[in-house]
Amino acid sequence: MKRVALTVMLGLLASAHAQKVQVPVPIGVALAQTSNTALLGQEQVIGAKLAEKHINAHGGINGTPIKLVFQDAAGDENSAINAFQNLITKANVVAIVGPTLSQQAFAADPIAERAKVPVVGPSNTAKGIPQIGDYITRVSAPVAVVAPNAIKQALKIDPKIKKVAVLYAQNDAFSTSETGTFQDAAKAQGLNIATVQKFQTTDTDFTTQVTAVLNSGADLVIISGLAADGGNLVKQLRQLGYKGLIVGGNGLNTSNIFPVCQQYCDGVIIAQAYSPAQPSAANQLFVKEYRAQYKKDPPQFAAQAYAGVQVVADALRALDHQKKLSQWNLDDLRTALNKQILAGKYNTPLGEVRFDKEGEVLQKDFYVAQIKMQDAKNGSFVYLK
Ligand code: 1QQ
Repeated sequence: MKRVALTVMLGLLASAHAQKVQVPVPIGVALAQTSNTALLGQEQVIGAKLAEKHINAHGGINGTPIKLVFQDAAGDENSAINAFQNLITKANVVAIVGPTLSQQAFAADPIAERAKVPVVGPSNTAKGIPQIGDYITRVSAPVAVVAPNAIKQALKIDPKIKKVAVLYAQNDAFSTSETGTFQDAAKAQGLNIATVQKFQTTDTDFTTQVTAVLNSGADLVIISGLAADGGNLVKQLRQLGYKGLIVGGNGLNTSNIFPVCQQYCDGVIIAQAYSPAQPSAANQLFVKEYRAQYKKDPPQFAAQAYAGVQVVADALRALDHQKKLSQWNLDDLRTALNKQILAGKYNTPLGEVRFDKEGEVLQKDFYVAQIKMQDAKNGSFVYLK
């Protein structure tokens, strides 16, 4: 009796290890589908789904379709951890694209690292993300590379700018990372930092911070926060009388802030790691497919999520050429996939993308856009360069 039980147990253990790769090939997607962070996550979900549709319409992985498995990672650490655990142990995904926030990545990525499951960060831009582990890469260029472009553009528009007010969400890892970059870049441009103000991503009333900005006499305001808080901050700055230029960071990089700051969003300058005008064939196809469905140009977060799914699919295709995916053990495939992701070169909507040995994205083109509002509801991002 005992021996039978032991044999069954060993059998179960062995089968867990010898798990085959499922068909269609499950790729995990852990993004913010709910919470305030969904203002950013919604665009990513659209991008990921477009990639799935495009890849499967073009033969999937050498004839085998992929299937995205979505787990809502919301906007907090615990939801991201749960989403990762479900994808890894229940859905048996080959890799994960997610989470939305760096704050969540620092909590959830170590789970994937321990399970040896590759993670492609679609929007994690804080310093230190690829260094979380060997299985962590990102297609989202870091703040250090992207953010300074916005300050340079602000100075082109208004060369007389001297004094800067900097505001950031102190409870968010990306925001604290980005403000460091912004402050260094401002100083490097010879600007004087007149005040540094902190807030929380959950704040809705910014009277204290705005008053400090107005008293500082700043002629440029730079905000590092997320969409809801950032949008409200922009609105209250204008309502209380701030007249100068505003640079917003990556957390404000969505038309989903338009309902928050309405006509006051007008003029906000935001650096971009993506442009619909990027001339590669991969991008022009993506733009065409996005426009056909949504009647507007794709935003950065959609393009990056698309690129994240594409990187996984392209790497799977290379491995499938060596040995059909259905022949692989899941554990072996996850490890081989991670190596292949790091080794490959990808023609994505972001242009050509590669990774350095730590998993940091190597990408060529960066841009800056400015929000133009037609009225309180309708607006667009106008590219400046
Ligand atoms: C990060 C970010 C966010 C603004 C992405 C949505 O860049 O958390 O790293």
